[in-house]
Amino acid sequence: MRIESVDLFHVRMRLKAPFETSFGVEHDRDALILRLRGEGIEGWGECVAGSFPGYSYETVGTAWHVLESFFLPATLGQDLAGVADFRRRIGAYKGHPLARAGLELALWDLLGRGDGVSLARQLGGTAARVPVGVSIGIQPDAASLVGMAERFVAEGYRRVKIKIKPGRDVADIGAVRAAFPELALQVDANSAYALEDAPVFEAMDGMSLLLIEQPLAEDDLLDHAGLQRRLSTPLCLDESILSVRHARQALDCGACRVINIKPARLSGLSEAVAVHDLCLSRGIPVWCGGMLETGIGRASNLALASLPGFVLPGDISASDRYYAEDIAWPRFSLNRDSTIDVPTGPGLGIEVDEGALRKVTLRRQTFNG
Ligand code: OSB
Ligand code: MG
Repeated sequence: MRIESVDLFHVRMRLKAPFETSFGVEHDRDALILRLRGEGIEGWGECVAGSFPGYSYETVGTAWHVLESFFLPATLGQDLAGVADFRRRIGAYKGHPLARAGLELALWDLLGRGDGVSLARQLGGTAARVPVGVSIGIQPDAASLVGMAERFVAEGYRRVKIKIKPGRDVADIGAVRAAFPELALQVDANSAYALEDAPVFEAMDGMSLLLIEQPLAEDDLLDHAGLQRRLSTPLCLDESILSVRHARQALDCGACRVINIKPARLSGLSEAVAVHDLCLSRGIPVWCGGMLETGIGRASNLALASLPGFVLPGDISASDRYYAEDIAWPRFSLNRDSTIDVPTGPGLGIEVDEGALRKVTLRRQTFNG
């Protein structure tokens, strides 16, 4: 497949409500949308780098830079034999997994559309619908957090994740647990704690949590292993796992018992599938994380989560969870059993709404091969 042109769109999507995590508050979701053109077909991708280096060091600005200066020149005008060939061509460059993943996704979509095969099938997915949950940001107080959880449970979500940070943890979780004694509940600290905070996690250990996500620093597998030894609740790693090698080492040293798979953080769907395969072979449960994706990234997450190892509900809520107006059709809605259908059309199985895309685009540029 010869890549003839790439369009980059810096978009800013208004969130229905601010989303607060331990690393900051977002009122709008910035992202990069990519369109690849080749042989009369187009493919779409989403790079989930945001407006500030909070979750990751990458931002829309750094992603634009490495794409324009390095990844696109290695790709444009080239006859790519496939995704593995593409990965080889940019393989000598270091870092910037979110930028890589956005471009890789557009290539998967382009190839899938060319072959008339859905992304789920390209990746080896088997499920027609996948279990999902909702992620709730830090709220002004515990009462409003419980109110939020009530709203989402009433909408049909059967698994809730709440964001925590120091000072907003055990009491908040206790309030939600008291209101919903049976709810599948998990928490995400986004690396806001240190091993000295172990007593905070010991206090959560009796609250029947499905898992505790990324309590400690992203580059700290050793202390995660130390913390895991003191808890019976499984630790789940998100930010720490950037490759299949990290996944293997984290499991070998006991740093976690569950892995959150995000293609962006793992530099693309290929590495995400590799982590899935490793975990499946070792009996380690995985689930698909989210990055407040538009309909493009959401479709990709649904396809990935259809692989057999994704046994825990993903952070893949319905399209109307974050945005009043998405940039792709169809919208994804929640089924009564807290699942969402996996798209079946070629590639991502969606159509980008170019009018809606134009409305949220701050900057756009075309690069030709
Ligand atoms: O750590 O999982 C995370 C959102 C932005 C950055 C990091 C995370 C999240 C979420 C939201 O938890 C998941 C979603 O609903 O997309
Ligand atoms: Mg997380």
